Amino acid sequence: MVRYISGGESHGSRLVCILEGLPAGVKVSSEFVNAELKRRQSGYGRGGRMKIESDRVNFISGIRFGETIGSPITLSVENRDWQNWSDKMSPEGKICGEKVTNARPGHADLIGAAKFARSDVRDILERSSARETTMRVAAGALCKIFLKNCGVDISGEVLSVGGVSGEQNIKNRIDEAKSLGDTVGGVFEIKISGVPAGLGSHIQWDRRLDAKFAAAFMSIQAIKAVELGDGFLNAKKLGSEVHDEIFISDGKIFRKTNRAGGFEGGMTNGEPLIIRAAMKPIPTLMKPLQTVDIATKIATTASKERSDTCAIWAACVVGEAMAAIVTADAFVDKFGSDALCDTLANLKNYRARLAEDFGL
Ligand code: EPS
Repeated sequence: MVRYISGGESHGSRLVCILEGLPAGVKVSSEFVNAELKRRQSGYGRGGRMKIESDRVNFISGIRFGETIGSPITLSVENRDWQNWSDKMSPEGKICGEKVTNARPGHADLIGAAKFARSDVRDILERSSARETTMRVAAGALCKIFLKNCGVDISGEVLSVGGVSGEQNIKNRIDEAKSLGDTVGGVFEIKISGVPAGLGSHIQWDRRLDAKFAAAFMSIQAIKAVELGDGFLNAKKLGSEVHDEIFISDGKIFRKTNRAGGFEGGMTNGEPLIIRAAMKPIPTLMKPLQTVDIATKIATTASKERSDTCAIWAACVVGEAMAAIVTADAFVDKFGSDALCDTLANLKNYRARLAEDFGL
């Protein structure tokens, strides 16, 4: 099982994570992880924070001389902005800084403060912030390297922003939102190719791989809809127009279409996996919405934190990372997680059996 857990506040000293379950013997480099972290920081419409941060990974455990050794991999990334926040985010000492009490609609602020009995919304927003996705990308980068060994490639693409597509239209839409003090969301698509048929299972609800992907993508901040293949479009068509017919040529099974997005019966079917996710506009607006002050209970406007106008490119890179973590988990579940050489031997045997017995 590949497990991932992270800790860290947006303006705390650093972010950390533990990634457990990758086989020993995977050659990894901080260079690739840092390149992925850089990709997450770029994209049109990001705010001032990205000019402060320059995310770089520190390998703390689980890696020796450039190879995984099978033990939990601990990673960290420092928050450079910490220098401006060390007193307000101090783990010990006197309380410092004004409390945030006007909760932003659409954020975790109000419900988080109520549920965790906090009088300062900062105690909630620091962790609900998408800054946390930095560690998902670092862990996902290591999973991507492992998957490359297995012949799997993961890529992502932004399809639309605020309902428009095409580079210039998208830029105009973001500029327009920014000038209004507003924000825009969008849709991105992830493609995973090289995955063999038969990962996941139809046996139980929690073994269905499509469900695991949907949950992983829905866990990304501000993602409000996930679609596998042509999910929504297929709901408008007849069955005969939807299902990907099965053909055979020279003993080899193939499909001419991939409307299912590579999933049948909760399992991969050998076609590329296609996952789309819709991101709502970020709830931190420079033109704040109506809310209530949680201290005074008086109507006010939401807090104006520095933020991004659009973070869809970052979300897309995070989507790739989540796809890598889920796919890596499915691989080690089926082919083993101790030593990479054994995992790859098991994969090779399995592929050979599917090809020989089923033409897959
Ligand atoms: C975020 C608010 C902004 C974003 C942040 C997510 O941070 P700040 O309040 O420091 O300006 O830049 O995203 C990141 C820091 C990041 O690395 O992606 C929020 O409230 O979710």
